[in-house]
Amino acid sequence: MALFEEVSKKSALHPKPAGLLLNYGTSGFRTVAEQLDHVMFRMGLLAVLRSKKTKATIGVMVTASHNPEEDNGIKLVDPMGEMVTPTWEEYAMQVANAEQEALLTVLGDIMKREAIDINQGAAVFIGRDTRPSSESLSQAVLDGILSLAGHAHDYGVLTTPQLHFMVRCENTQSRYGNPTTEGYYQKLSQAFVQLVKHAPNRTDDQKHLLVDGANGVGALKLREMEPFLQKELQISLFNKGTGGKLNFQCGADYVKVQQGPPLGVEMLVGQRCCSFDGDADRIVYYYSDSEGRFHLLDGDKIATLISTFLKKLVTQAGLDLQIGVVQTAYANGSSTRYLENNMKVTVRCVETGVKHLHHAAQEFDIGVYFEANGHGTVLFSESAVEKIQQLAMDSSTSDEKKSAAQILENTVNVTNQAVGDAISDMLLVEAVLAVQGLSLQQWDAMYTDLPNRQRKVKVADKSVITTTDAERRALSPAGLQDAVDALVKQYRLSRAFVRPSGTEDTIRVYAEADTQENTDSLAHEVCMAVY
Ligand code: 16G
Ligand code: ZN
Repeated sequence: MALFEEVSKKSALHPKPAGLLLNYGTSGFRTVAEQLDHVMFRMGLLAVLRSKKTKATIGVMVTASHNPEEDNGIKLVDPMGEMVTPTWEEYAMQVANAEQEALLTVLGDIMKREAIDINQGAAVFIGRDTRPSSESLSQAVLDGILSLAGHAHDYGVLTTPQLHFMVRCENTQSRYGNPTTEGYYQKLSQAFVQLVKHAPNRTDDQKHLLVDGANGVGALKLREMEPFLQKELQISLFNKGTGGKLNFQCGADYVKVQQGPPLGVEMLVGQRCCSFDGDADRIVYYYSDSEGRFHLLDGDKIATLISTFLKKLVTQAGLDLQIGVVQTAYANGSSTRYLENNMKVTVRCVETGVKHLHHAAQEFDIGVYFEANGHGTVLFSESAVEKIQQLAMDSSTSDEKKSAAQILENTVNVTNQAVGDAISDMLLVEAVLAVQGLSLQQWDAMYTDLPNRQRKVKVADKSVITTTDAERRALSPAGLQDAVDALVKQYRLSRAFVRPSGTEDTIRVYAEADTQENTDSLAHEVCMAVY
């Protein structure tokens, strides 16, 4: 086949180091940039096949998120802006790991198994983060797409959620928005500006927000977006990428893990601050109190804030919509108790990784999902959006109901439903605080986090530990879970679990209990049980 001749010729320019095997982990391939050229080229090929199969535009994002600057990675985005399906993750691994001479056979096999029509057209969107290696790696993706005669649109530097947004817009014939950065800024900022109209007396202080851009793409894109916000948000941007190193002692992951402020942010007492990660799909908030204590408002706190707001509005609007919150085992026990007992919303716990949360959130009329690390968003079902829109336009309904429906409608529009998005989440949080007249301290006081500790344990083979019950219980090796149970019993308000990391060669341990001291000793004892 002439097409395959081109692939064969071009793939020789992107040779695979013999014997190198990589894993399509929780969020795609991720490793040191030098090892990724062949993977990029081949993911360009696979994206073309996925596009032919789905008869839709597919996305490819070149990023390693919060990893060090030297790393890079790639992930595929499916037609509605969601993560690619598990079967295709498996194909991604087969294609990336095929030795040079086996590549065409592997591609041919996938085409046969998926009954792909080679004559079907294909279109792929490409985005990349600001890493020095990202430009040439995305060029390799482009080579792959073109060598299989796919049509490519290279957006250049984008946040990961922007790329997801573009794909969703394109495949919904722009019903979701226009697939351009301007379309993205316009949609989100218009909704934000409408929302804050419901909070007319905001002071300059209330409009002021400190943002740590992790020296990454989020900082760039936020600057681009600012004019669209019509001064309704006044941003002091730190770690903008001019001079500072990506993710180095800054960004959402650093702040969450260290439970302390990032380098380079000059925060005054009580000031509202947030941090993005390196590709701007995660966000955490924080402030420092008058005693100099650092307060983190992580993904759990964000989920609680948003779901409380939505529940109030849905009730006010008199709509019959079920709200659910999806968390992982890392959610602080206090947040789960608050949501279930005080807020009376349904809470579900699923495995780590956005695709699992996203999937579970789709089962509700309104599904709020967040990982404690700050990755999350809200999904509104099509019928929920229809009901909200109808009520917002209904001239026969009461002013109170109508106003609630209008706020809900703008909440839908400020939200990036394709995937968790630091910029969109930031606007949503800012709007919710403004509309409810809540200070950061009042938000923080909704519940008090239990002290918690995360540890890593290096073992020879992490696959000896398998888990069940959304990773909260270990199935193997025999005896491990019994040992953890016995340790947990010795503390108050305690919980602990052990799971193999999906992104590193390590075992992760999580513990929480009534005091930090108890938490730390529980975490230590569980680590010892793993050895
Ligand atoms: C990936 C996931 C993130 C998860 C993390 C867990 C996506 C887009 N990202 O970064 O959601 O929290 O992995 O890593 O799914 P771990 O398995 O090493 O703990
Ligand atoms: Zn990220």
